Order: sequence, then C-alpha cells, then structure tokens
Amino acid sequence: MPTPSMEDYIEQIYLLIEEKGYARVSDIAEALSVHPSSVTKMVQKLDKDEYLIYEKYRGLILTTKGKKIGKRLVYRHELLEQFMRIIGLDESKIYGDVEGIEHHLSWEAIDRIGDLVQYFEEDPARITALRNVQKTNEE
Ligand SMILES: [Mn+2]
Repeated sequence: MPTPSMEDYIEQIYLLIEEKGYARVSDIAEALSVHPSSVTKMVQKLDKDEYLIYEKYRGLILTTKGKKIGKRLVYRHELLEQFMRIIGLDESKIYGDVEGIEHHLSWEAIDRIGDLVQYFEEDPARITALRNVQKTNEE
C-alpha cells in the first residue's frame, strides 16, 4: 500500500497525464508545491515499487498498477469534494479539507460516503431538507 505522500504523487501524476498527456518532474513539483529534488526522489521510489517507469531524459509513465491506483485516488478526491459540497461546506475550504482527510479514510468509508452522495443526488429535495436543518441550527 502506498503511504499518504506516495498517494499524493500518484494522484497528481495521474491528473497531469490525463490533462496534458505527460507528467514532468517540474510540473509535479509545481502541482504539489515541493522542490524538484523531492519529486525526483519520490519518483525513483515509485519506480522501485512499480507504480511507474521513470527514465531521466524520457519522462515517466504509470504502470498498469500505477494507473489503477491513480484512477481510484482521483475518484476518491472528487467524491470527497462532492460530499463536502453536499454537506454545505464553504467552497473556499473544500480543497484543503479534502486534502487533509483523503488519505485517512478506509475504502469502506469511501464507499459509504459514495452511497450518501448518491442518496442526495437522486433527489434534490433531500439537499433542500438538509439546508433547512442547517438554517434552523444557525438561528
Ligand atoms: Mn487529493
């Protein structure tokens, strides 16, 4: 299992490849606000653990294992953002809070949150009902 830090890298690399078709060390460093030398170190570790293949002058590609995990990590992040939006968290806090919790939930918790998101999205009246509770609690 990848550590939280490894998960952040795999997630970003997956997103970069999805968006641009490739992931350079400098792009990863910028996306994660870290020094390029930290990226190189981590990329070498991820290569060793077979999440990707890194060749210094040719860039990197995710292995099948890396792609599979990357896809799940991006899904998890997006699901948690949806969840935060449904519970009414202020938009400015959503990204930071998701980054803070995403590595610390079990996949079972993610699945159950998925059920909850689906429950609210199947009927917008449920969101309205929740907002009414929130309005009452504010008073
Ligand atoms: Mn994330």
